Amino acid sequence: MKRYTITAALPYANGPLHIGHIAGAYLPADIYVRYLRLRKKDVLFICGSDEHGAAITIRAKKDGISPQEIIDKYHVLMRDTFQKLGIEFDVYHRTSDKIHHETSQEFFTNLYQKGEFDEKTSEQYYDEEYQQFLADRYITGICPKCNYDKAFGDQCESCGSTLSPNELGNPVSTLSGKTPILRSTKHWFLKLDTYEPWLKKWILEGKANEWKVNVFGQCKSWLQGGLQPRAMTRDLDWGVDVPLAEAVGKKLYVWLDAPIGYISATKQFFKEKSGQAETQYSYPSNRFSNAKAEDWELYWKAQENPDDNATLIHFIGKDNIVFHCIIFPSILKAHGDYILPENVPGNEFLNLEGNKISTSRNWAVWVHEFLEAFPDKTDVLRYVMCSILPETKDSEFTWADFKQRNDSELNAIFSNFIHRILVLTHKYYEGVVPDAVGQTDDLIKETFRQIYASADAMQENIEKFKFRDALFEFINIARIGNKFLAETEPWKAIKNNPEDAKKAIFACLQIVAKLTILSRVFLPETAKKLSQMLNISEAEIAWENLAPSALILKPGHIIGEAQPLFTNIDQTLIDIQIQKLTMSNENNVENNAVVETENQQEVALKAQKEFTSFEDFQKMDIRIGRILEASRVPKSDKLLQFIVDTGIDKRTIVSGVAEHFAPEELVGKQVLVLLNLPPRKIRGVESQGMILYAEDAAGKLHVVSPNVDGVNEGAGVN
Ligand code: B3M
Ligand code: ZN
Repeated sequence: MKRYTITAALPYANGPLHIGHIAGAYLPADIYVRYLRLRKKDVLFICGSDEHGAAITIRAKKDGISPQEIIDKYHVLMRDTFQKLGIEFDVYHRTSDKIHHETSQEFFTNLYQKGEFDEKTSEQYYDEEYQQFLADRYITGICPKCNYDKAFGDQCESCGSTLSPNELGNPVSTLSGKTPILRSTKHWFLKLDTYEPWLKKWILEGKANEWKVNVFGQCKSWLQGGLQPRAMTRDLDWGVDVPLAEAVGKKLYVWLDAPIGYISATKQFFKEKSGQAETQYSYPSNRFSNAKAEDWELYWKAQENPDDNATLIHFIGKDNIVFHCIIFPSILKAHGDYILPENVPGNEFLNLEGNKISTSRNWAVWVHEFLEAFPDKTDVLRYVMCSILPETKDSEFTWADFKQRNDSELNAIFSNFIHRILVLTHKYYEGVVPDAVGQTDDLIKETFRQIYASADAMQENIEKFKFRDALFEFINIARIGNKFLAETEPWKAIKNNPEDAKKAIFACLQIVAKLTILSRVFLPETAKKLSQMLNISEAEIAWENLAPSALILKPGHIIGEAQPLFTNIDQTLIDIQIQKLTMSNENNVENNAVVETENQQEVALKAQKEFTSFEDFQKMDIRIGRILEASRVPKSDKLLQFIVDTGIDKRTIVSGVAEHFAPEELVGKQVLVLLNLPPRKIRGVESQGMILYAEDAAGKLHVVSPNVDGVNEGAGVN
């Protein structure tokens, strides 16, 4: 049987998951895998934490703890979050595991021995104060493509170009804030340029019609731009050691080891399944009870008969395209024993309430927080996310849309249809499926024709990675059911024409059964609840049972109690979420209103904002104020409220600074206040203005006071 190796990008273990991650790779991958599993395909679903690279070390530095502490914390949090959301990997591994270090070193050695690397001694940026070479991410400078002046050494976040540090103008080390020097160091470069002709043939000729337009387009522009050798080693102290005697202290490039992580995870999975290792990273599945440790090869290596090769599919977000479509395939190809990805369905980005999701500004819906706030709504999140997946272009999540889709689709169309049928079955037939086998009419035939057309379209769309369209077809089946119910009106027929009522309810019960099977793909919790309500077994949830002839709900079958699957979401719950989002953002905006200090470079290295105009600046009424009273805002860890004498009045101002000051230390202090910011309610307290703070190198805030005799409350700052 055909095997499928399905991977979802290994998330960096440097922070919690937000909805953008889920929409980028994990939900589509999970839906695809659920579909394959329902069809009883031999599929292995692989993921794990990416625990190397600057993403981890920068985070550790910021939090003042070790990289190990960071990855231990987030590995567990992410693993559990995925599980709660019903994203069912077969294995969730981690790249800090020994087997992964060994596997990636073997890859390196294999390529090294084949002469696939160019060894080059080159000049790399070195921070003299910190006495270390700088990872690409630790260098910022001017982007050669768009002139953005805080581009990173590996990527410009303004124009999206992939860069290398020596392309940056005015490079600055983010560690010391100083200009780094160039120092020579030896590295091993993958000769991407030599793979270019092969890549062009493989992708440009072979994948034009198969890969998604956004993915293919990115590859095409990379290939047309010409490929350069790329260093596969780094001067770092966190990562996989380069397995060469002359490379002591050097590590593998994170984008060399991370994708190999998929392979290590598979090895670990089969070690555990075969009993050679304790169950630690793999999840239960009877399918692999007779597995052998070397079976991992079936999912990764080219088989003698190419027909036996597994189908490898990588689900990723758009910022990972080049690594999965160009660099990793080149590595696999260079090694020679491995299969190549058949498809790389990369998604674009998900925005949130009109803005880009931003971890640093806390402009995000964090999945673990969502699960706490809405513990019984995992399927609602899955449903809404699926309906807005950024499949071809960026898309947007809003809380209003979340409620709307829940209320008017999941509840009004889907849940309502099923609930009515189950309630009617109890009411008229005491919960026993009535016997109307073979009793059909034109309306029933037409209804079923439409239902099968939708189920077919759903399947076709899933196979083309069009999950939004697939979901539409799924919900359409319930729509068709509702229409049928409205036309047949069994509640009327039961009085005058009980046989017609029986026919209609019987037909609808079969539709509910088909919906139960298909729910498994999108709404796992609901599928579970539905099979309980229908009183059908796990084994009956199978693709074959979609066939018209397959009757799961046979006459005489007794169904369980009817319970609503979805209910409308209370507007106040939505308001709380919106408030939470705007509040955390406001706190951050206030925190970001940093008055420049002398050693500004060491402060935050934030990019200079776009030009404003003198007119706009003049619109701001900034004055000296004095804090008269200060106290904590009840039930908030972050907020303090002040009574401030502004010279013209005494007003309340709320700031998100409770982590920086004890309230009493601010009483009596002079501060800078922006007076004419429109009042807004924060946690029920109306804030009438904003206090400005300066941020020191450690990120702590300080008030800005003039400390000059004669500068009194109400004095203008301009
Ligand atoms: N950790 C990058 C990311 O989260 C990365 C993916 C690795 S997949 C092998 O964007
Ligand atoms: Zn740029």
